[in-house]
Amino acid sequence: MKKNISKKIYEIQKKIRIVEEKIASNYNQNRMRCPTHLSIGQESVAATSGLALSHNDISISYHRSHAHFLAKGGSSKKLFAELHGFDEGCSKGVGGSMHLIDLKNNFYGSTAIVSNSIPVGVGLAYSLKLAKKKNLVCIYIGDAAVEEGVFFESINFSVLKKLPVVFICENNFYSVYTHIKERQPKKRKIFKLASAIGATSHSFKQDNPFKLFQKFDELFKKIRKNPMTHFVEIETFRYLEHCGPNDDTSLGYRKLQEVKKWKKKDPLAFSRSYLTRNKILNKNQIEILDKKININVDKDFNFLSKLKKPKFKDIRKLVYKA
Ligand SMILES: Cc1ncc(C[n+]2csc(CCOP(=O)(O)OP(=O)(O)O)c2C)c(N)n1
Ligand SMILES: [Mg+2]
Repeated sequence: MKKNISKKIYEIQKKIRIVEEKIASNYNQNRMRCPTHLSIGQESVAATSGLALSHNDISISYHRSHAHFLAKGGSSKKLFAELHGFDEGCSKGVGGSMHLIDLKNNFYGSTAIVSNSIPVGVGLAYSLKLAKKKNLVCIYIGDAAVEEGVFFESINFSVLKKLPVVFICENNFYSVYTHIKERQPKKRKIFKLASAIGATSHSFKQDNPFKLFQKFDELFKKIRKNPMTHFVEIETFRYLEHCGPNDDTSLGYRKLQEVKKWKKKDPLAFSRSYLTRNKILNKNQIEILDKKININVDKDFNFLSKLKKPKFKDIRKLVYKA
């Protein structure tokens, strides 16, 4: 792999983490008045798939979407502004954390209703096919998305029409406080379920982000060449509570041991040591890079202080008209 790609993978992972930590550390000031689902711990999936997507590929996401938005080129300044309800936000301050959009970068949005973006993504892929475009649609979903009827209808249609779609299922084992064992049959593998419906299915691992990038890169090239519906399941883990900036192990639905086990194999830490082991960057260069990312994220956050207070918005004026 080229050195600049390896560096870029780390840079995106690190940026997502710093942006999310910035949100977490400021959330309790009560200036962000929208429910916020952070993906700290899950960043490597977004970072690597986002980098493997080309500009004209489309991505669409669910409620835990900051990482997908950023990895597709979304601006952290606009993300921070959105969470604070400012007009300068990516959704003009009326969407909040769960309704991000960035059409310039072909990020077609995120929605709060579980599985709601799936049929939209499939429809977008249908439009690409009708227009004979050689791009794909990446639909990010959580593990609970496959418990909704619309998932089955949409993937069936997508398989039938050979649409250029890749479902990326971030299986973090939980839907709010309920473990997957209590929601789905014990021996089920989600990617095998998708395979039974006719999607070409894969199980990838997040631990080594450089390998993960290569897998996405190969897969996306294949789909652009030969439009088909693929499904990728990746086991991952959120470090913080389902919704909000805090640790939630005191609630008892998951054990501290489980969180610790995942933190021990943190993909961001892996990337840092990979870069030094392979002499791509030394420790000092990584520190400089981290500092640069921190300064830029701080600048984007501090930009909020220059903005005028959000005023009441007449949302009827913001309704999308075709
Ligand atoms: C149709 C629907 N049912 C229930 C909810 C409430 N809800 C919000 S997030 C969530 C958990 C979804 O879990 P998953 O898809 O695995 O994503 P994760 O939060 O784990 O990233 C649920 C049940 C909802 N938003 N929409
Ligand atoms: Mg989940």
